[in-house]
Formats: sequence, C-alpha cells, structure tokens
Amino acid sequence: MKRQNLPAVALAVVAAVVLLLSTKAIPSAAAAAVEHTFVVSQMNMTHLCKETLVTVVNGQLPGPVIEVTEGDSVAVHVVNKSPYNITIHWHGVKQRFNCWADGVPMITQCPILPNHNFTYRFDVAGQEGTLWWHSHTACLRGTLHGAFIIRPRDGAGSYPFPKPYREIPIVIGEWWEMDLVRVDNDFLDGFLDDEPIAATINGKLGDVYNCSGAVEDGYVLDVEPGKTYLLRVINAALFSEYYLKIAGHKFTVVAADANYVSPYTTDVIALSPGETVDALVVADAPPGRYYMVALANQSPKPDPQIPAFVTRATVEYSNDNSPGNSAKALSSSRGTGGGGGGPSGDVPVAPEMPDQHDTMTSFYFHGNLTSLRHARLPPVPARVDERLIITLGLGSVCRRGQSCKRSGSNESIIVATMNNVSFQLPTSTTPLLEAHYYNTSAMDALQQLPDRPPRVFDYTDRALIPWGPKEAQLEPTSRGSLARRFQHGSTVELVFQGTAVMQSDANPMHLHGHDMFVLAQGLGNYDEARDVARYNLVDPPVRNTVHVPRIGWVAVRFVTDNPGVWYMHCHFEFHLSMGMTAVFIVEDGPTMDTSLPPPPADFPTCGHDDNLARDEVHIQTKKSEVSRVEGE
Ligand SMILES: *[C@@H]1O[C@H](CO)[C@@H](O)[C@H](O)[C@H]1NC(C)=O
Ligand SMILES: *[C@@H]1O[C@H](CO)[C@@H](O)[C@H](O)[C@H]1NC(C)=O
Ligand SMILES: *[C@@H]1O[C@H](CO)[C@@H](O)[C@H](O)[C@H]1NC(C)=O
Ligand SMILES: *[C@@H]1O[C@H](CO)[C@@H](O)[C@H](O)[C@H]1NC(C)=O
Ligand SMILES: *[C@@H]1O[C@H](CO)[C@@H](O)[C@H](O)[C@H]1NC(C)=O
Ligand SMILES: *[C@@H]1O[C@H](CO)[C@@H](O)[C@H](O)[C@H]1NC(C)=O
Ligand SMILES: *[C@@H]1O[C@H](CO)[C@@H](O)[C@H](O)[C@H]1NC(C)=O
Ligand SMILES: *[C@@H]1O[C@H](CO)[C@@H](O)[C@H](O)[C@H]1NC(C)=O
Ligand SMILES: [Cu+2]
Repeated sequence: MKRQNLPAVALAVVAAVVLLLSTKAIPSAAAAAVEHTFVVSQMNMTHLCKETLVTVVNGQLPGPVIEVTEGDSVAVHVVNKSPYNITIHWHGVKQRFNCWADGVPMITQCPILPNHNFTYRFDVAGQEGTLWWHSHTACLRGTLHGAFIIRPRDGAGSYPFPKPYREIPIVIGEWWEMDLVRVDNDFLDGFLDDEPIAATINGKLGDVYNCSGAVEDGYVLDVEPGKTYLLRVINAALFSEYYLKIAGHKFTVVAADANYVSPYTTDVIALSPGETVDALVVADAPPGRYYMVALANQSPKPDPQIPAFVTRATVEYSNDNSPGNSAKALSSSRGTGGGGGGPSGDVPVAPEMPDQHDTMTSFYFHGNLTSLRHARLPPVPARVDERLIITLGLGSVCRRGQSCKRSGSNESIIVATMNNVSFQLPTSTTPLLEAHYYNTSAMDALQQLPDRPPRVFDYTDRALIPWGPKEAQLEPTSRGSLARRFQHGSTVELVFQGTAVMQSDANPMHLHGHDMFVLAQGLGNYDEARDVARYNLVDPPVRNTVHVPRIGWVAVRFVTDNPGVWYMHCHFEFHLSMGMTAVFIVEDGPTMDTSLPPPPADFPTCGHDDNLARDEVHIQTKKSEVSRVEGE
C-alpha cells in the first residue's frame, strides 16, 4: 500500500499540461457562488408530551434546504455550538478532486470541535436532482440533515420531463427520544435494543401519534387541481427502508440519487436510508384530502422485530368546497383510524399500504428502475479491471480474550462485517486522508479488504436466523481497519452479497465520491456462471446508494476516477456503527489534474497542530513535489 511516485521529469511535463488546462478552464458565466451558514446547536423539542434535547442546524428539523444550480460553487460555514464533534457530509455530491470536503470524521478530516468553525467549499458539477446533507458523527444525522437540490443549469425547462408546477422536498425521518450519541455507543457495544419512537415526514410525526388527547401535527401538502408536483423524496431515517404512498394518486419516478431514470409509474415508492427518489404527482383525483403514508418495512420473523413505524402527511386540494375540506378542523381532532371517509368524508382517504413484512415490493421497485438515456449519461464500462465479492452480515467478537460464549451472550459483542471483518477506525490521531496524502506510517494500520469472502457457505440459508449450531460456526469474526486500494481509472465490478447470519436485513450500501451502475439484483446467492448473463449493460440505474435486497445480492460497476479515501458503508446507522464499513482508496492519476490537490489551508486539526509529527512522516517528498510544480 504505497503511493505511486512520479519522477521529476514527468512532473515538469505535468505542470505544463496543468497550465494549459487551467487557462482553458474558464468558469461559466452562469455558475454562481452559493453560501450558507450552518449553526449547529442543541435545542429542546417536545413531541408526545416529552421534551427531548436534539442537535440541529439553525434551529430547524429537518435542517435548511440547500438549492443550487448545476455548476455552482458552494460554501457552507459550519459553526459548531453543540457539545459534539461534528462533520457534515454532502451525500451523493461527487466531490471530484475534493475528497477533503467529504465530511467523514477521522476518514477525511478531523471533526469540527465544539466552539470551532469550518467552511466546506465544493463545486457541484455534472449532477442534477435530489441529494441531501447529513452529519457523519455517531448517530447525530438523525436530526442533523436536510435536502440538497441541484437544478439544471438551463432552467426547469430542461428537465427531461414536464416542468412541474411546484417542487416539494419530502424528508422521511425518525423521532428519537434518546440521546443519539448514547444510541451510537450502544450499537458500538453490540446493544441493539434502542428504537425510535415514531417516523416523520418533514419533521412532523403526523396524526397517527397522540398523547393525552393531543394529536401530533402532520405535514400538509396543498395542491391545486390538475397541477403537477415534483416530490423530492429523501430517506433520512437511521433505521428503516420506507414505503411511500398517496391515496388516490400515482407517482411517476423520474430520478433517483440525482440521476435521471426512465419514467416509471407506480403507486408505491420504496427507499432505504441514503436513497433519494424524484417523483411527479399529478393532482388529478377528485378534490379532497388524501393521506401520504410512509411505512417502515422489516424482515419477517424469525428476524428480530421492531415495532411498525408509520407516519402520515396530508395532500389537500385547494379551492375544495367538498364537505371533507370544511370539516378539516373537526377531523384532525377526531382520530383517524382506518381508511374510510373518501374525498368528501371527514377523514382523509388512506392508501392501502404493503404489509410491513413485505420486502418484495421493494425488490420490484428497485428492479423496475432503469437509466434515462440522455446526453450526460456516461457509458456503462464494458471492460472490468477488478472484481470483488463482498458479503454483508453480522458476527461477534469476544469482549475479552479469544474465546467466549456467543449466540447473544454478553461475553461477546455483536458486530457487522464485510467479508468477515468489522471496521474499526485506526487509533492514529491523523485522519486517513491526510495519512494517505502525506504517506505517513498511519497507513500501515490498514487491513486489506479481501476480494472474496474468506469462506464460502450458503450465505442466505434461512436456518442461520437467528441462532443455532450452523450460525454459531459462522459467528466468530474480527475487527480491522478495512481498506481496499484501487489504481486511478480502474473499472471495479462489485457484488454485494447479503447473508442471513443472525438476521436477514437488506443493506443500503453507500459509496462516497462515486456513483455506481447497478447491473443486476437477485435473491439468494450470487452465481457468477448464471447471473452475469442477466446484467443490464444498456441502461442500468446509476446510484450512490444501492439497496442490497434481503437475502439477496446486487452487482454494480464503478470507475475509480476520483482520487482520495472514500467511505463505503451500509446506510442503516446501526450497521454503520457496528462496523459494516470499509474505505476505498483511489490512487492519484498520472498527472497533477488527475491527482488529489492539497488540503484547504484552514482545514481542522484534531485539537493539536502537531498531528503529523506524531506519525513517522514522509511529508518531505510530497511538499517538495508540490513546490517544484508550482515553481515551474
Ligand atoms: C510512502 O512511504 C513508504 C514508507 O512507509 C515509502 O517506502 C514510499 O516510497 C512512500 N511513497 C511516496 C510516494 O512517497
Ligand atoms: C432543555 O430543557 C432542560 C430542562 O427542561 C433545560 O435544563 C435545558 O437548559 C434546555 N436546553 C436548551 C438548549 O434549551
Ligand atoms: C465562528 O463563526 C461565528 C459566526 O460567524 C463567529 O462569530 C465566531 O467568531 C467564529 N469562531 C471561530 C473560532 O472562528
Ligand atoms: C391516539 O392514539 C391511539 C393509539 O394509536 C388511538 O387508538 C387513538 O384513537 C388516538 N386518539 C386520538 C384522539 O387521535
Ligand atoms: C416491476 O414491477 C412489477 C410490479 O411490481 C413486478 O411484477 C416486476 O417483476 C418488476 N420488474 C423487475 C425487473 O423487477
Ligand atoms: C453486559 O456487560 C457489560 C460489560 O461487561 C455490562 O456493562 C452490561 O450491563 C451487561 N449487559 C447485560 C444486558 O448484562
Ligand atoms: C471469520 O473470521 C474469523 C476470525 O478471523 C475466523 O475464525 C472465521 O473462521 C471466519 N469465518 C468466516 C465465515 O469466514
Ligand atoms: C473530538 O475530536 C477530538 C479530536 O479528534 C478528539 O480528541 C476527541 O476525543 C473527540 N471527542 C469526542 C467526544 O469524540
Ligand atoms: Cu446494513
């Protein structure tokens, strides 16, 4: 795991090329600078008769929406007035040649300490649609998140679908009454019983929830008959995939993860934490009031169960003289059980939701997405340089020593793994990206992510759920700082294989800094001989988060054209805290403009300025390389 070294002659040539390129790269007149200040602080919020201290941005939950036009430069001044170390990650923003702004604590940066500031600066280029931002510290993203909307540079008229009348962010979240940092510590310790209290849409619990007769507010979307709305749906929840439906209406899905898809009409949207879906809704139902319901799904027993989380908002037609509308005030204080009513009744019409244990509706939803073929869509890479198969599952490590009681015993800690290793941060006080950039000895602490599962077994054997002799054999695992190095410009084919060890959860796998072509998905065990033939190499959807179905697999390809140290992890927060993570290190390319530039001048330090001095540093090489080029 060593940096490639560039001979001085090559550098001189490179410098000349850089000069040439940089005079060409005149910024477009249309590109603007978008600036925000995010004050992170704590605030008391009361839901269900209980006051809870939450950490939020600018006193808002969800946090502020960032709206940009493709090509814009963004500066977000983060002022940390919370007691926690904070970073903000710009989920799905590719951060080309700008891994420094990716916002992963101790992977890409030292966190912003309490009472410290840091300004994230990045360009948004070559992407359009809905992304989001969230903190990447402990479980705090449960309340530190917001939408990140990228509009086409040529205006809404250039959408590859009819121009919507209005655009509405729909952020699905969860309300927790626990301290989220404690929740994270519990997950780290293999204690998995913490649960949210409720699901939310745009921060509101909705009228399924009440306490002492007081019904919780729900989000209300006012619509005008006949108009088209673009819903920008984000799953910001920590825990669950959600189904979203609106009674009496259909969705036309037009984008996912800020990549256009061929219009897909459906009455249900499925999205896992980390995923986004843009969908058009036409207000073409009889004027009235309709529930928009988000329902969490989960694997059926014998998987461990959590309560069913559901929340609902209301779609209300304006200019609506039906009795249902005038009875609005009445109905909201009356309880809303069941679906009855109808557009003219007291109670909004409720959609019929999939069963909460139905995971096939998600499988089909994801299976029905294909890329919209348009000018910007990059070709699907046909040649593959590296092939990896990564199993995703649970295991356990002993609290003390090498052997211990497992199968749920407190002598062991349940952890989450990739290819049978559970991620842990290196103990170094230097973030990995800096260690990589300056080539310090901290890199020696990394453990290579194997290209294949170390042992082949029937990964999706349901007899492994939750305990038993077969499971007990597969449970022991280990911890390590898992990393995989890729040469610049490689095409990687990666198969994520879900396993059924202890449980059969799906896994929303998120890769930072790159989008992935989703070639195929399947249930059961991936079989190369059989499944390669099913790859969609024509119009696969392109995503930053791929939903690996319960007891199934997904095959993706991506090109490692963005140098840096990129987090790759499950977006279920408990799996992330438990170690279902690795880092992908993408090497510099052969030229300066295919290499990672130096860190920003005001980059946070880990509370002391001599981080680098602590490790055995090979910094001299790098510094002299840089100055030699600049001096050219
Ligand atoms: C990185 O450090 C190692 C020693 O740990 C050294 O052998 C190697 O040449 C260094 N690479 C560069 C590019 O400086
Ligand atoms: C939250 O409420 C508690 C008790 O009601 C109070 O002690 C605390 O100061 C409040 N915190 C904030 C940030 O308002
Ligand atoms: C952080 O930003 C705030 C608001 O802009 C400013 O008042 C404060 O002085 C800054 N603090 C530091 C440590 O830079
Ligand atoms: C309060 O919630 C309970 C349980 O969900 C429900 O049975 C009841 O009808 C609700 N009451 C009101 C006033 O909404
Ligand atoms: C698309 O959705 C339909 C309806 O749910 C389903 O029957 C079909 O199998 C799905 N197609 C794929 C490729 O998943
Ligand atoms: C498990 O062990 C830890 C440390 O040994 C202890 O703090 C914790 O209370 C135990 N939990 C249970 C459920 O016994
Ligand atoms: C997982 O790793 C552990 C510890 O390194 C090893 O004992 C075990 O056999 C491995 N299990 C599998 C299924 O690869
Ligand atoms: C915050 O970050 C600093 C610097 O990395 C570290 O020393 C400290 O332990 C962190 N604090 C917490 C609560 O994680
Ligand atoms: Cu997972």
